[in-house]
Amino acid sequence: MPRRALITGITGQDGSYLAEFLLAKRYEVFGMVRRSSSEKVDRIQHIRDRITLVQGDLHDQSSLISCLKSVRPEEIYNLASQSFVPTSWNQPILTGDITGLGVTRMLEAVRSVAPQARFYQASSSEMFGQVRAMPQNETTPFYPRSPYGVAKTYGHFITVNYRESYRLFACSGILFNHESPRRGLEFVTRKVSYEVARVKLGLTKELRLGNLEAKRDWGYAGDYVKAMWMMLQQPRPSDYVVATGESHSVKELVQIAFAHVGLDWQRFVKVDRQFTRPAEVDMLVGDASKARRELGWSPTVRFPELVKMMVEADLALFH
Ligand code: NAP
Ligand code: G4F
Repeated sequence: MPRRALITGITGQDGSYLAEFLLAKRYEVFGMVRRSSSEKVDRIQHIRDRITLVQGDLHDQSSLISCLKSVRPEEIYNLASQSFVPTSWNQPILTGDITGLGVTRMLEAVRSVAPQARFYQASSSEMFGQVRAMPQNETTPFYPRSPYGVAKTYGHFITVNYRESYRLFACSGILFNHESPRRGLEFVTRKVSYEVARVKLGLTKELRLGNLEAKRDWGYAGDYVKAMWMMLQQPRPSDYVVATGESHSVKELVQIAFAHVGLDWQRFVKVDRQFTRPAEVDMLVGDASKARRELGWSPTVRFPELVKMMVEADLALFH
């Protein structure tokens, strides 16, 4: 019998890679999707006939219970959230409701309908915020700097709490930034790769960005979904940092992306204050030694390769 997995957030970047990964491992894959007036399934269109979509929304407790009753999953990957940091200042209540409280709603549904299921929570390096140690690992204290980071910190601790209170097999993956050609257009890596392609093709003459000095530990989404699965295959549930251990600035990102198409970034990049944040996370770099040691996980794509992959994919979009 194939194992059954439920992915919330299957229409997102990670959901689409995880669905592909689980299908390759011969899982029966179910995806929870929220109702929309127009279907947004472009990232999973190519596997649409191999997965089953079930309606549900992290706002709505009864929909989560019905979803778990109908799917009866052995593994649950809770990837759904309001995931864009700037939107979390604009919509802090909604972000707290989906990204924070939504985790409790999922865990309550698991506890009452599928207590034997293994549960993965998509936590984030954004929880480290104003970092207390360098590099950050599972014992580094959190100091979130955005309503999104605060909501994720709640989601992390409620996952730990349900594991300890109810003996659920619940893991929290503290994933550092991970990107791909399927990244949403508003995130900085994809904004850069997409606009570099447009500049190269003469479709635009400038790229407006915020803080060029911010540094992130950027990896490849395809590598990171594998770590999610590995966490749920362990004998005991735990929390893991997933990161490359390398940090690069937004400035390095634009340098590499423009250089890849033979252009000097300084001719095109303009700093625009509308993209700076009320509070910034200046620098993130992760220490994934626990994931390496216990899961046998390591990243396969390094930063320059990732940037080039994304620029190439965006150039191909316009051809
Ligand atoms: P993403 O592309 O923004 O996808 C978010 C998903 O959540 C989408 O499928 C979206 O559905 C769904 N969603 C939003 N609100 C929902 C609701 N109320 N009910 C049900 N589904 C809802 O995010 P991602 O990059 O794949 O990230 C996956 C998860 O990992 C997120 O929780 C994110 O916060 C977290 N994370 C991401 C990173 C990263 O660097 N990518 C790092 C650390 C943690 P629609 O398509 O309908 O909008
Ligand atoms: O690409 P970003 O928007 O990602 P951010 O804020 O680090 O959040 C992402 O990673 C988190 C993991 O740490 C996830 F939990 C979260 O869901 C999301 O996937 O911004 C990266 C950096 C920031 O410092 C930002 O200030 O790039 C800087 N930046 C500079 N100019 C910009 C821009 N970011 C965006 N989005 N747009 C700009 O024009």
